[in-house]
Amino acid sequence: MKMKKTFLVGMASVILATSVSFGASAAKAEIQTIGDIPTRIITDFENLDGATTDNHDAFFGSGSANGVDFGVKGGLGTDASKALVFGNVTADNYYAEASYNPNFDDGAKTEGFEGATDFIMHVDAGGETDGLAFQFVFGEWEYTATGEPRMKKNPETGKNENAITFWKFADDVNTVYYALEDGGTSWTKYTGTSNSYVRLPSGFKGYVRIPLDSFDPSWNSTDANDKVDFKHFTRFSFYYGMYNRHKTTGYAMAIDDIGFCGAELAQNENMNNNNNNGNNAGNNSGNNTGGTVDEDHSTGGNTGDNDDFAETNDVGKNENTPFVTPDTGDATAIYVLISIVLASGILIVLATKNMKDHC
Ligand SMILES: [Ca+2]
Ligand SMILES: [Ca+2]
Repeated sequence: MKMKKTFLVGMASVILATSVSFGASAAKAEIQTIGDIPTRIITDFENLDGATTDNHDAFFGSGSANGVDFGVKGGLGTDASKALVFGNVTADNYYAEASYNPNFDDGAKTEGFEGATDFIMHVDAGGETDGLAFQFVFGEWEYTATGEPRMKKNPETGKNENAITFWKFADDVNTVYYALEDGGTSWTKYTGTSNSYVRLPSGFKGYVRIPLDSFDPSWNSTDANDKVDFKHFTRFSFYYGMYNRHKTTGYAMAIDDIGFCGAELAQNENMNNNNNNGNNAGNNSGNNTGGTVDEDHSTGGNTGDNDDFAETNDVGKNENTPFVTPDTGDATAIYVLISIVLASGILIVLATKNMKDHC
């Protein structure tokens, strides 16, 4: 029965390999140069046509029930490509959210960002009647100073989950960001924010890049190792006040080409390949074992942090959303991963038993 043993062990290996790739990020984008800066794009939304916050797991936030239409449509991205379009239907004076979770996008390219210095995105503000203002947060798994995933208990489920660092565009007079209009050749520097809003001039269409130094851990999250890790992203979130005025043109703004950039991206190409292998192994080891359990940092005081976002109205409807369900998708993925690994273990045991029975 040698063949049977080989088959079972092989099956277990396949399942283990599948679980590793499932937990790791999907791919690494080719480097492109945007405004003379090497850039990797996580998504250009081209593979997500028709996906909305209502119908696709890669998006969450406000939806049709809130009177908005947030989803991927053609024509408003770079070179008239597809983009995540923020459209109004019946909402007025409503503080809306659209979040993208790359873990549920088969086309997401989330590797190779070591050495990046800035977040970058393409913004189309053509649907605004005046200047554009929106808030932005991205989430990623948190790691300890020694490189282990930091775990914390979910107060609702009682289960340990990866802690998330929520990086919020900082509300500070010294916060810096840059904008490069389509067809332009130089970045315009903006200094200072109010209520963490990214503000752009009327009709702006082009790239915006935000130095990582311009982000702070927010929503009661922490950053144990004092850096952006780029290992496992959980969300890229946009918060935006929707008003009747947006109806006139059918869209308020559009986001395309989400990614990270930096002069060191290209130089680190070879090093990245090596590091990614190590990172993936580390991530999965942490997931499977449950990692180090820290005290719970997630309870209490959540609403207070949202005062930062209180300039637009109707905050009450949305303020808890990022906290109540910060990364449900991640948790689900982890449970699935653990289940797969357990199943693999059972198969290995069966194979071993089978081998003993017939040897
Ligand atoms: Ca696009
Ligand atoms: Ca970190």
